[in-house]
Amino acid sequence: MSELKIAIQKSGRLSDNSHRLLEECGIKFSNGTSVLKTRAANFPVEILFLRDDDIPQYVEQQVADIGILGENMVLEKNKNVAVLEQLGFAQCRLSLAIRKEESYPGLQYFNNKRVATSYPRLLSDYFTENNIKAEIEEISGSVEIAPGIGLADAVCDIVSSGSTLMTNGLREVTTILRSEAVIIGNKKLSEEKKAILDRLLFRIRAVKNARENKYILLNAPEASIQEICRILPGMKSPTILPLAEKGWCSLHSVVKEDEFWERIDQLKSAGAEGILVIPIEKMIK
Ligand code: PRT
Ligand code: ZN
Repeated sequence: MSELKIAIQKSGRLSDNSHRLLEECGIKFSNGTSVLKTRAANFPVEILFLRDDDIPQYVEQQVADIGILGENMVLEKNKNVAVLEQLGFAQCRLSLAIRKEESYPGLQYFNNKRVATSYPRLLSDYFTENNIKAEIEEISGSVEIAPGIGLADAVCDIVSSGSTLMTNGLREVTTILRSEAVIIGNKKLSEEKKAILDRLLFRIRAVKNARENKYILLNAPEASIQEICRILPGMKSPTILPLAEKGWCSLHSVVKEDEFWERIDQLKSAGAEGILVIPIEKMIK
């Protein structure tokens, strides 16, 4: 019987979230630190633990059928693979940064400068598109120390909170790309493998929907219900149940978490009380 080979990062920023995603999809597997691959007990998949840099090539060559990694790496490696789904974690950006004391007149700053990066392809494309002639120093790690040790004038690196740049006396001047984890796939999967992939993607979407939404319960005077439904536009068809106390009811629905937080004050002033917000485990639309 056919099985789908999934490549995930062995150890790094993507590993925990990749494991968790597969586990939340009901895929059970052991993940000893020394193993390079393992089979799931209850789903036809084999999981390969690799360096993220190698995943695009392995998926192109079908050593793995699909892989989970940052979109930044997918674009840098530029292999012939399909991006199948955005996963919403490992959000970051690829940015240019210069020494914080330098003034920045705009992108032309980079003309004739040396820029250190682990993303030479993306950076060189960006400079070409913007008519900048700079020298690119490719280095594989600790890019942010390059200006401090005289290796480069500026850097192009992944930024998340910005604290690494700050600690190294650098400041972000422009963002080249925004990225998050994605699933990539080989473009020529067999029908059998595609069927397994469809089942997996269905589960992944259910997990993603559940993460973005919350189940909400609140009590409110009957007279306020219409107003509350207006405040929470995501709430299409709430369940409304009468409470033992006359003139009051309880309202249950599913809302987007962001929407809920933005509107909590309006809900309270409309008379909502006893608001409960409960995580959803799976949500199938
Ligand atoms: O060993 P392997 O090759 O598998 O892993 P790796 O060391 O190459 O990659 P890893 O685990 O560091 O990152 C994997 C992926 O996580 C990246 O390709 C991005 O898609 C994503 N990601 C998300 C990040 C960050 N956030 C991030 N902050 N990757 C790297 N960083 C680094 C960045 O390089 C810089 O050194 O963190 C520092 C900046 O963080 P802040 O918070 O100080 O701005
Ligand atoms: Zn890597």
